[in-house]
Amino acid sequence: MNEYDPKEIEPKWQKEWEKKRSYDVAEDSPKPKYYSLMEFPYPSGDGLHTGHVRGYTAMDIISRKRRMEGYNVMFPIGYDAFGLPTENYAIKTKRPPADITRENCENFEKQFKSLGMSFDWSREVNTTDPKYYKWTQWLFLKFLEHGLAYKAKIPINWCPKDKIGLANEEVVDGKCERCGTLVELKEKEQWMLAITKYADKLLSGLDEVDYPERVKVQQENWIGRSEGALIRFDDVEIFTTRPDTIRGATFVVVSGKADKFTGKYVTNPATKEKIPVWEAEYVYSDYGTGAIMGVPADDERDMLFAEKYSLPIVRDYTKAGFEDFGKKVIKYKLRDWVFSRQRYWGEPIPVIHCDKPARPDGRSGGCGIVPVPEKDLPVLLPEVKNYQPTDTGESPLASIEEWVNVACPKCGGKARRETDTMPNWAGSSWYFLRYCDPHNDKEFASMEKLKYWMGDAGLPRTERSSGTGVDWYNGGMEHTVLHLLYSRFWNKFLFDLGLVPVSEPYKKRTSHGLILAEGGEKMSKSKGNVVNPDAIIKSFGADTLRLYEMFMGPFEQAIEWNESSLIGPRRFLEKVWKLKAKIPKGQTLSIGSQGLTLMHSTIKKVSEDIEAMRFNTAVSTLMIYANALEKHGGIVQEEYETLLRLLAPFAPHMTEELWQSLGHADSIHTQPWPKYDQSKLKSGEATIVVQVNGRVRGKFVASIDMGEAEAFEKVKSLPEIQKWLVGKEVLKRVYVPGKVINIVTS
Ligand code: ANZ
Ligand code: ZN
Repeated sequence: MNEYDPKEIEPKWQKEWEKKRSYDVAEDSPKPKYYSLMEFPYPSGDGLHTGHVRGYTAMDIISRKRRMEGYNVMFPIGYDAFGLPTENYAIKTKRPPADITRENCENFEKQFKSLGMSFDWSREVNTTDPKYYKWTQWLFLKFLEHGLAYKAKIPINWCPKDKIGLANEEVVDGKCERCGTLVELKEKEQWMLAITKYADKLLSGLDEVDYPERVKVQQENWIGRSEGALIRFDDVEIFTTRPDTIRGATFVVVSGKADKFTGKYVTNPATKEKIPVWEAEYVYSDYGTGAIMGVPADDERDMLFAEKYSLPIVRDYTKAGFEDFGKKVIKYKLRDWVFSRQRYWGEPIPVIHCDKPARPDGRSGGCGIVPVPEKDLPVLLPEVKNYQPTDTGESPLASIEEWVNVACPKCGGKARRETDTMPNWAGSSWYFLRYCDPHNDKEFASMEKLKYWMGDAGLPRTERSSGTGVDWYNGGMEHTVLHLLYSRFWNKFLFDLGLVPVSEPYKKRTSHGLILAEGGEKMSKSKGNVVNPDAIIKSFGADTLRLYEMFMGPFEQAIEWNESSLIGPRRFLEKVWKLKAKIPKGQTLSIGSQGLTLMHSTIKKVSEDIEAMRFNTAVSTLMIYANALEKHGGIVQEEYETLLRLLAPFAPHMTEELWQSLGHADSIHTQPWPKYDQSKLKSGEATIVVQVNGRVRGKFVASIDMGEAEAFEKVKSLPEIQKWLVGKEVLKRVYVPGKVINIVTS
């Protein structure tokens, strides 16, 4: 048999799967559906890096296993392609962003295919495709129609380098999340989406879903719901979550740019004492009422403030009852979502501003903001010569007169198009819905298809409220309060309109850890430490790369790339390749009882580990199994085929080749996933003889795979043995599992 040569095998099977469209799915299958999803990528010019490969391989493994388990699996892919890096590159190279995007997507597609990803390519979406963003615009108009999209002049976080407004979620330690520049505040008219209206639903929905605890906690903290009371100290209204501490309030603080005494005093309504009003930075202007009562005895920040400025501190005071105060109010930390950008490469916001003034007698208003009629969607991005953002903060679109000037759809008079575009989070807020019906040009997706992939039509009535949604969604932790929260909001809004079948879009969410560059730093182009999978595939093969990434460490933890460790998984694949020669020709072997136990416990462990995303221990279990088979004189075909089927999701090309070479006509990826037989798991029990200094002193019954430490503990607990051990030191012990334990004492 020839040598294992991934360079030959891998492209061969990739072509074959593509020709047969092996992973395309339709809604007409009698099998139960399964929707597995990995966050779609931003198609950057650098291509995929090995960090991306981790999450995609994991979900490819889950998808392949589900197919083998008999599900109709949709595992789609697409591109989240609007955004700054492409736009900035377009400015630098003076090329249209659409051209750059197309090239980048082509490269990503080539890379995905060379990794053996089992995507349904017929469902590919691209957020910058007018056929796609037509519906992003249509959905925006739904928000507008229902009063959830509005314009407001607000101080926004402004990045002076990117010349772009940022949502709170995009500001990290006061700096722009993308480029690290210090963020400034700038007053601007902005489009806003009223995500705060969904604060409670976004919170309570977390009870219905299977997300990691840390994801739930981050979303809860971000939404930041507090129950408290509003209390008046004369004309200053404060918000507190602890009205019971009011007798300890010795000052009031209103939000300010610096710490200073205002010279003013107000009355504490509970103690009737006059207390000073201060201004301070530690009170936020946009939370609660922007004013607090200072209770140094019970609040740490107030204590620090009181000590710093020698304000009175009352330690012993009587707590008031919560009910004594006014009405209860609920406040959230969550802010409405700044939904406009003054940049070129985004979805144009589909509204028109009409110039027609209101009648002086007030009997009719002007047209104001008019939505673009549905028949005129999409509002296409016009071709421009200059993509440079302007210093005035206006979008480059504003300078294209022939695009901007339009007739008002309402009165036909002079009007201007909105020149703001949507933020790069728009397209990803609903892409999982589009995958269900990607070519629909009448609707963003039909209810029928949505019901099939996301809905609960197949469930008993009692379980219908939550539906199924995307069955399993993997993505980055960095999206927890951005994309993950935004898309839950969009889906909940559409659910309330009756346009989608489930209120929670993702039934189960998991997150992969980052892959760091060698040396432990984050991979980044500027540091020149990005590892590109193409080179690895060339020298080791995609199956080795996939296996290595799953084997390198616990999936949810960050881990360093280590080039020299690729050889381990490669040798393992070579070993599996060679094992085939150990299947004897012509004669039939049967699996012995030990072999059966090992086979069934391997099936059990690998199956359970994949479900829990313990891919690293799943791979090591397969390695142990291959080593055990290697030691046999001959391998039974069933044992070998079991190994191949368990390995197939990890190393899809090599297992397909071997499967075919065993004489099978069908793909290994359509074979049933191996099932373990519970009755074969018990490796049996044996009587273990205990010898002390060469003489038999006792015996006990134990499982033949009991470990040494455990066996020794057991021995020490036996009364008939204890007397031989008291006051003695154990010099040596020898343990033969299932047979004997030998102890030598002083
Ligand atoms: C008196 C008090 C006594 C408070 C005490 C706390 C403990 P959360 O849970 O985060 O909602 N606060 C209210 N508005 C604020 C603002 N704009 N900026 C900064 N702090 C503000 O916290 C609510 C508590 O944070 C409120 O309850 C208030 O301090 C403070 F033993 O009032 B408390
Ligand atoms: Zn008009």
